[in-house]
Amino acid sequence: MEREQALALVKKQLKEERYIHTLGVVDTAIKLAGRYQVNRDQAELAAIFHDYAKNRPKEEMRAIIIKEQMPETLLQFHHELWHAPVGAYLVKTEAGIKDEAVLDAIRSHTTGRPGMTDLEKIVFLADYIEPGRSFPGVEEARKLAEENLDRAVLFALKNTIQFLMNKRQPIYPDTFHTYNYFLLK
Ligand code: DGI
Ligand code: FE
Ligand code: FE
Repeated sequence: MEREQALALVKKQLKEERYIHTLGVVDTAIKLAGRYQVNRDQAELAAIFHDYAKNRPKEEMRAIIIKEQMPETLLQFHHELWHAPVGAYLVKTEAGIKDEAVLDAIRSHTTGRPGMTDLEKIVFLADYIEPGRSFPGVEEARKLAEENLDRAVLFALKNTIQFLMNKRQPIYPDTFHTYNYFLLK
């Protein structure tokens, strides 16, 4: 699918602020793809669609998780986590994207995944460091992303886990599994 067509589909799905965030993720993902010799078109497409389901009603996402037999554990955790796997499903069924590598990058963009591909790392990181983000540690994450993908993903996961723990929020098992994977790699 062409960039403009994909952006138009996503624009219809998202609130203004979320669409602007998406444009930042797209720019950042394209830059990282160039830096790490990852397919530019896949990085662009995955970034455009990464938050496709972000503004869907919670109950619609819950119904899709059950009907499509996604991990039921998801339902015990914050609904913030649902838009990634549900997004991958909707991007396939509604937008007709068939490239499984792109769908994987959408699916894993919030928690990461042990064994994630460079394309997945790039979308995960671009989401974390796009120019609109500002939080403690984002500058360090931006610097690391230019140097080493694995170290940058590990840093982002550590920062997110610490942030969630400080807020007494539960950590989704995949987030820990991905953290351990990169720490031991
Ligand atoms: O969709 P975005 O806001 O662009 O970014 P995202 O898809 O990375 O979602 C970020 C949110 O997800 C943020 O509020 C923290 C939350 N999150 C990430 N990992 C976990 C998590 N929440 C819980 N409860 N557990 C996690 O492991
Ligand atoms: Fe997201
Ligand atoms: Fe995002």
